[in-house]
Amino acid sequence: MKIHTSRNVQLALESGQPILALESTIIAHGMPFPDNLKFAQQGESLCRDRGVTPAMIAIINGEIHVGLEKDLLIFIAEDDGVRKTSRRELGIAIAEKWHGATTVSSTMHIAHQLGISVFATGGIGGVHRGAEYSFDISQDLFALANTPMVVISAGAKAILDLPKTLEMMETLGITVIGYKTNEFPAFYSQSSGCFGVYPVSSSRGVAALFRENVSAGLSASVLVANPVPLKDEIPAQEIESIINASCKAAATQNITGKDLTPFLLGDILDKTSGRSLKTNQALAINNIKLGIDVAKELA
Ligand code: PSU
Ligand code: MN
Repeated sequence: MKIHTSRNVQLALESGQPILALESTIIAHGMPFPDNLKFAQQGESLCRDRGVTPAMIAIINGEIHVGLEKDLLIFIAEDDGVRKTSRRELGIAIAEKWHGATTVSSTMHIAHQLGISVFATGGIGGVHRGAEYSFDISQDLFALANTPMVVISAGAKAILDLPKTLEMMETLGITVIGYKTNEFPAFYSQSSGCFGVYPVSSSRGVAALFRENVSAGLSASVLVANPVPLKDEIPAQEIESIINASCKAAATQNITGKDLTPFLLGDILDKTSGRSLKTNQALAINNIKLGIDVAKELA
C-alpha cells in the first residue's frame, strides 16, 4: 500500500518524534462546514503548539495521505463528493480513485502501517440500538480488536447501545480503560450508568499499560474512554429523548448501513439547535489533548 506522508509527518517518523493520528470522517461526515474546518485546524494547532505532529488521514483521488496540507484539509471539509471510507473499502477506494474520508477502522489500519501508535477521535462506532434485529455493529470494534494502538474516545456514541457495545468489546478482547473514571462515558454526556471500566489516572499510566499489552503479545487496542468535560456535556436525561426521536426518524426514512451514523449526528444537531455540535467539538478537542500527552509518553 503506497502512502503519501506530509513533510512534517515524514520528518517526525524519521526522527521518532511524537505523532497523533486523526480521522477525517468526523470532519467530512460528522460536522457541517465550516465548523468542521475550524475544529480540524484548532486540533492540529493544539498538537503543533504542544510539540506533537498531527497526522490527519484521508484518501485523495485514490491515494492515501497521512498529514494533510492546508488545501487538502479544506477540500475534505468542504467537498460533497468525499465518501465515508471504512477499512473494508480501502482497496475499492484506491482502485476507484475515490476521495475518501477515513473512519476509525480505516484510520487505525493506515496509521498502524506507518507505526503510529496513538489516535484521537470523537466517539468510536459500536453496536447500534436494535442490533439484535439489524445486526448493525461498527467495523470500528473489529479494528480495535486487531490493531495494537492507543485510541482516545469519549466513550462510544450515545446513539448506540452502550451496554451491548461494552459486552462486544469484552468478547473481542479490547482493553477498555476510563480516564480518571470507572464509568464508561456516553459521548455527549459524562454518565452512561455502565460501570466497571478500569480507571487510569495519567497519560503516563495509559502509556505504561499499552506497553504492557504489547509486551504481552496482545494485538488489540487500548481504548481510553475520556469523558467530555462537565461544562460542555449535555446531561444524559436531556439528550436521551432527542436520540430516541432521531433513531425513529432514521427508521421512518429507512436510513441504514453506513449512512445511519452521519444521519443521526446531523439530526441531533438540528434538534438541539447546534448544541450537540459544540459538545462534539469540545469532547474531540479534549481527546486530542489527552492523545498529545500519551503520544509524548510513548515517543
Ligand atoms: N466520532 C465522531 N463523529 C463521527 C465519527 C466518530 O465524533 O462522525 C465517525 C467515525 O469515523 C466512526 C464512524 O468510525 O463515525 C462510525 O460509523 P459506523 O457507525 O457506520 O461504523
Ligand atoms: Mn454500521
